[in-house]
Amino acid sequence: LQQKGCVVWITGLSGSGKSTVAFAMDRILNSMSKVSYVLDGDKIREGLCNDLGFSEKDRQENIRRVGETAALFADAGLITVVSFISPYRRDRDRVRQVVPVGSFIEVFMDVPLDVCEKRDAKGLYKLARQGVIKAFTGIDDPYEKPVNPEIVIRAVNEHGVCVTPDEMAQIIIHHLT
Ligand code: GGZ
Repeated sequence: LQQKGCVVWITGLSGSGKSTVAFAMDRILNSMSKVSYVLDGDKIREGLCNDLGFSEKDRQENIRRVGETAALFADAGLITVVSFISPYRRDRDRVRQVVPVGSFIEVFMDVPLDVCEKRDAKGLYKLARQGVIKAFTGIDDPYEKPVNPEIVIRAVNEHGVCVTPDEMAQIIIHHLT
């Protein structure tokens, strides 16, 4: 039984829910006997990219390495779910170029900055506002929204009802099948 690999690239601000949705997808896919793997910012920045910071050049290199890794995993047949801010459109488009046509699914977590900032689960926005953390995405560093993402995920649906992480994951998985 063959499973076709792909790269599900989740982009969005810090606190927009990228990691939560990525790991929800992983769990649901595994329950469907699909082989998936999550490449998440936290882990990758501790290892593969532990020499990189948050300058434009370092973010570019971060995304390049993760993109190349994701392309290999997809080639091996895995549903590869990537959750990085990946703030630059050009960097995301470069990754799209190294993945076979149709196998790169860009998912935009369309959560407004004020909502992410209110959540502030790790207290990073507060530190960024205080100037303790510099070049924080959305505060004093850019985030370029995708122009034509395959999927846009919002925190509330068209009826104004909150969407759960599992429902968000299901929307993405539905697109894959
Ligand atoms: C943005 C930062 C910064 C700055 C530390 N800007 O909420 P988090 O903590 O867990 O997610 C953020 C993570 C972003 O790493 P990425 O590898 O996804 O970024 S990029 O794709 O732009 O390379 C945040 C933390 O690292 N963090 N400093 N200045 N996020």
